[in-house]
Amino acid sequence: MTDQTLRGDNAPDLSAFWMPFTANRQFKANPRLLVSAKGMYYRSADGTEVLDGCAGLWCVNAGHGREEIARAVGHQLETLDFAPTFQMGHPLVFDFAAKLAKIAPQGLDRIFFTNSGSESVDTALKIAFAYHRARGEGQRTRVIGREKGYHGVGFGGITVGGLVNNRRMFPLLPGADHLRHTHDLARNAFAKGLPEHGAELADELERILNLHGPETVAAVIVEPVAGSAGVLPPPKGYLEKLRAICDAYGVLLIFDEVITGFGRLGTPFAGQFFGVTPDLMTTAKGITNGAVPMGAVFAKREIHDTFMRGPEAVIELFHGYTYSGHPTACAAGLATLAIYEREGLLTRAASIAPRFEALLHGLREAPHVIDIRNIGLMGAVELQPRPGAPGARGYEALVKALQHGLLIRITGDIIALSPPLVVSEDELEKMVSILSAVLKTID
Ligand code: PXG
Repeated sequence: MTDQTLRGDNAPDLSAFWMPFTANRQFKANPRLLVSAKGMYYRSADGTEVLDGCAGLWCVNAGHGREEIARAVGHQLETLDFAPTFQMGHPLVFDFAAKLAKIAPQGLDRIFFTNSGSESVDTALKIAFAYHRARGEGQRTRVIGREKGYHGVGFGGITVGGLVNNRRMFPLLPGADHLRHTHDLARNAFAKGLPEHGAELADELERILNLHGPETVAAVIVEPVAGSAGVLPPPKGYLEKLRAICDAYGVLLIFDEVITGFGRLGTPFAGQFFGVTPDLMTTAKGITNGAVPMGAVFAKREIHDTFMRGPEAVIELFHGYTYSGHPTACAAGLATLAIYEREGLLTRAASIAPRFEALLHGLREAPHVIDIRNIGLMGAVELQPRPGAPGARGYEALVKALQHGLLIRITGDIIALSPPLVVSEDELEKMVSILSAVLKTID
């Protein structure tokens, strides 16, 4: 099978850019270049229109090319291109934090800015360690993640993450352990929304805590819905159990909402969707509609306030980035929030999710399909791996979908859909009908 080359006539020399999470040589032999985007569509270098089935990389929630964001960013660059937030400040960063606090889950109204999801995760872990230490429990140095979890690529993130390829090459932080994942096709295949089976997997947390000594564990981190691993909604009751066990042992619960944050499930954050409030929440991506890199950690006020008890002239947390709260990112974020609010995008997924669910599950009889999962505007179609060539069907689906004018995400043989939250029903139908046609051409 050969790739279609979405390269265009004036393609640059591709050799210098070492591409992230990409088969570089395969890509450079048949490059796929996107050159512009508006609304629900990308345009590739050869002029093909490509329907965006995954909001870029789960981040362009309000659709592409939002002029309001572009104007705000341009204006900000001309007004105040950069200002430090170490021992200095600028008005936008305080304003943005205050507005984020208003949509945050109950009580998580103290906000630390980063530049990415990976930085948000490492920041949240550091806050967790430092918080316990500030309370005289500095022995809490262990962290618990989950198999198949994705928490970015910092050393903290890969330590608690559970995707083996991201871990095997690198040394990790000491003292981490992992819950089992909840991917269970035998019991839950083709579940709509939350699967029935698997809440008992959360009980394992108690066993793991007791194995290490619960007083040595600082935090548990999970994605409320695992995203990168292929859209795994939590079993009914699972997150509630994690919350109860963390409470019983004084362990912080961190929700990594880099994907689920900013409306993906039909509530501003997944914690609100599930009625389970974490102690810390990591975000990025949709915070600026993907337009400018930014992330944020939301902390419970009590956690923040614990740091505010020492001498006032002493820096409370020795952590931060040159670009924490960058004026341009804040301008993009404020414009993004204004769009989300005006267009009701933080809750829109709730009204369109039933249609998405029905359409997606219509692929049940398509070739190779062994599971379909959905929640809010996140969906996955899992294909039976080709014997001896895991991932081959997934990759073919990616290439062929592009040829048919649809951008999807793949993880191995799992196709993920997470369209911008502005998607229309017609566009959802188009996505699913392209996928259906593509699956018929894959052997
Ligand atoms: N946590 C979660 C839950 C994520 O999904 C990160 C942290 C890291 O964010 P940064 O901004 O450092 O990349 C992520 C990122 C995919 C895919 O297709 C997912 C992510 C990134 C790239 C691709 O599954 N998620």
